[in-house]
Amino acid sequence: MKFLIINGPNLNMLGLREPGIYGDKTYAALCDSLRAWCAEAGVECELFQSNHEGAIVDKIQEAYGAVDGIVINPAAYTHTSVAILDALKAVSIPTVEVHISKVSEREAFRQVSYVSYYALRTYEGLGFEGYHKAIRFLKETLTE
Ligand code: CA2
Repeated sequence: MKFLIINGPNLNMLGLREPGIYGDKTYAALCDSLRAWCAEAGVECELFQSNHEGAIVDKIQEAYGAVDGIVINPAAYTHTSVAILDALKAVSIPTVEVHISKVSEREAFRQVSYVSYYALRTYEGLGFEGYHKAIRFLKETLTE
């Protein structure tokens, strides 16, 4: 079983600014945790981060037939991207959405998520632990 874990714009800057909202751990530390959690779940994983909407759409399309599940934090594109939503619907791969911060309690524009129209579930406000829960949930759902 293989999971693709996608992180959107500016998440490569984790730990460098806004530690009050996103914590003080770096994107490299997140990647280390993601690899460890996938190994724990017994799944192969591919990590992808991009600041470009089209690159994320391309990556989702490439996952067709090659990946069993997607964990995605689309970052700012969460709130704007019909293109990412359409790509997820097009490949029809089971997907879980993650947000490090509690978007439902932040600015009104962050309370809209296009990806939520497709995602099986959304974890928010749990910091990096949300990705851990997403990996476990996806593994359990796909092995049922
Ligand atoms: O809470 C999340 O995970 C978000 O997806 C993060 C996005 C934000 O646009 C979403 O509304 C919620 C932003 C990621 C930006 O990451 C930064 C990292 C360091 C410094 C500044 C921003």
